[in-house]
Amino acid sequence: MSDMIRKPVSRVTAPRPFREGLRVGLLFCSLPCLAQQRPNIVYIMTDDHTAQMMSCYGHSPIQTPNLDRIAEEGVRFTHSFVANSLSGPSRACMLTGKLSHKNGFTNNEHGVFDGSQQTMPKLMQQAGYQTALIGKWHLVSTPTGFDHFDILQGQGEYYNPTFIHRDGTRSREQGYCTDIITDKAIHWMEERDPDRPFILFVHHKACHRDWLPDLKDLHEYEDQTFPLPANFWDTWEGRQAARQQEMSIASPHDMDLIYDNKIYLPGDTSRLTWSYLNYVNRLDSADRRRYFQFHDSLTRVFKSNPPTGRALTEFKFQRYMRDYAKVTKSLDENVGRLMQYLEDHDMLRNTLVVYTSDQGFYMGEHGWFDKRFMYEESLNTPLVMRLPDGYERRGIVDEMVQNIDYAPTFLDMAGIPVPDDIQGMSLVPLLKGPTSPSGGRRKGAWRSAIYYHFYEYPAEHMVRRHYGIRTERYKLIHFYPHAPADKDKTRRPYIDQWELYDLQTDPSEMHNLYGNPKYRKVQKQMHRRLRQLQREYDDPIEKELQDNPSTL
Ligand code: SGN
Ligand code: CA
Repeated sequence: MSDMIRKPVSRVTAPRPFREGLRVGLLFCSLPCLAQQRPNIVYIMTDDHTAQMMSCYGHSPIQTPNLDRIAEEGVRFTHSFVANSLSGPSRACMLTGKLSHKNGFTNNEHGVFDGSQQTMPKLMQQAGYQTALIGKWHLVSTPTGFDHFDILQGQGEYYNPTFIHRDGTRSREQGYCTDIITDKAIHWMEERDPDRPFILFVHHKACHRDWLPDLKDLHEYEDQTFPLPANFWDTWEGRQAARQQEMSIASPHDMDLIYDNKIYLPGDTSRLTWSYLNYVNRLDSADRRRYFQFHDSLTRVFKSNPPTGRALTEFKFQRYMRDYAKVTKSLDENVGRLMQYLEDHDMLRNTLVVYTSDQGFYMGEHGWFDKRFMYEESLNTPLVMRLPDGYERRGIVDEMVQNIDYAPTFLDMAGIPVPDDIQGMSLVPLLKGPTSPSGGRRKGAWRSAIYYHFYEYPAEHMVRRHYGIRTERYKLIHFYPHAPADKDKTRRPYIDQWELYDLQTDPSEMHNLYGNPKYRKVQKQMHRRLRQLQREYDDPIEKELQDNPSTL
């Protein structure tokens, strides 16, 4: 619905007394009406939702009309990247506007977020914003800078999930995770002080592994056959780290037929059966029966004529895609529900709505699921925004943006000075006018390269540590050696390999051009720019590698 035909205001809760707004508004400016003009921000972040499964990005095998609506009424970023493709690190980048080596949360395995540091929610809170966080947190320490939070424990559960409340208590709540998070977000908006601006973080568990659908969606997409990506059968020639990952759909160890694909009858066992049953058995008995009725019949069909070899891999791919699509359907509907609330309460005019994910994901590209690599599918993250009044930009934004940009953007929009030590850039200049201030592509007007650094190794999925840069056309990556944990635990040899890609001629990153004489000049330039960025961002990795690689 366009801005012109908005529904009449129908607040469920009556506005609180005027003086309450005045009292807090005074913190920031002398008139409450001016304070009220500062935009609200609804930041919706999903887990592992990728642009290949969002219809406004084109090529999606499923429709996501409610997510598309945000893009249609606002902007869609086509070059939106993360700085470290993993949940905790991404969340820490978003909250601080700083890269992992600066905010200290480099990996999920050992990370504990230092909540005493400066964060964007704290700065907003200090400036009079109401701050709330609902859903996945995953940063281990207790959230700071939020007036209200209601978070999932760890990764969270899809069915009857347990929440940790602000007073430290926990409770198991009845229902499907995506619905509950949306209900809680709406409830918080109902209860908030309407005279003060707010920032609300809605962090979904969907579409994280193991993709357990809402029971109402069990039968969705079952007739759909999903096309295999062109590089599904990639054999990872010339890419040592890609060869050694453990996130392959074909591998019975990496993608588990029971846990991931739900092909299970009582008595069947695998490495992850216990986890699978643990999650499904959270359902109440009637729902559990309904769940197993559906999956038992799939399993019986499978067992009556079990596929092998490539047919088995393709079967796993289809099951993976269907489950992911089901989980995404509920997500899309719930984002629609939240948008409807904002529209019904006449809030869209003065609210920035952001939809993004903590990173992208492989939907069979290179034969994979999961993320972590600096290759396109997981370096990218979907990003669409519906802008408040006063921001004229519409349609595609193709400048390179990164999740460290969200913090300075929100602060800037709220009129809060952006601290010097924030490493991201405010996107406000890109969103203000009807077109980009650079007129699209003028050199020097916006950043021309982004920096990436992934740290979690040795760990699940076994993606080597690496850093690199991506420019508009090229990508340079260094998978670097790090020991001794590497050698001791996994007995795998070190990898010390550079990769170079020409994204124009090889967008699927199948051909490592590093050392190719034709690209000598490009390679040299990319090395130079990488060094520049590492210096600018103050990432000590190069020096550490030179000084003492065996201690990393
Ligand atoms: C879990 C998943 C992994 C996933 C990580 C990190 N395994 O450990 O597949 O890569 O989370 O994901 S599972 O058996 O528990 O499903 S992240 O998005 O939180 O970083
Ligand atoms: Ca994630």
